[in-house]
Amino acid sequence: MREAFPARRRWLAAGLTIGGLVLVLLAPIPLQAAPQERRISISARSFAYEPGTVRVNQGDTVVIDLESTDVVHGLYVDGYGVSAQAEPGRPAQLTFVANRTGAFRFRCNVSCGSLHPFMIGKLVVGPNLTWLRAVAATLITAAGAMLFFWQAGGERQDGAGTPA
Ligand SMILES: [Cu+2]
Repeated sequence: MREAFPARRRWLAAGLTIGGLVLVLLAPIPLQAAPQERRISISARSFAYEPGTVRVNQGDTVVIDLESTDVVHGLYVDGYGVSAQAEPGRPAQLTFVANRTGAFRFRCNVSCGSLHPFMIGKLVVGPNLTWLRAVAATLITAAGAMLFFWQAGGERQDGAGTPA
């Protein structure tokens, strides 16, 4: 009878952990809005992009309107291998499907001056639900293991001392 209560708590810890894992891994969370066309205007000048960070969802068709306000600038998206060049008064358009999640740099690919190598922006394609779920599952497992062993330790103390 003395063993029953801590054992039950241990089962509770295990149950909560497994339940949490199932929830995190299988829940049909509305992942992301349906893929849509995202039109984004980016203004380039020496030596920066405005905006410097662009966020889209995986599957979106990204249409970038690139304009330059001073000299000829380019925009090359790392990981996607697409690019466009714009000169002042002659904007360019770049279209691609953001089918890969993650953070990608976009950079100027037209030599435009001394700080040209530092003319860099960021494209964030997310959310990466698979990664988030993996992290959450790891955290829950760790928390569950801690709870389990903490309860097991408590049981030894209960057994040695005060009756439950
Ligand atoms: Cu440049």
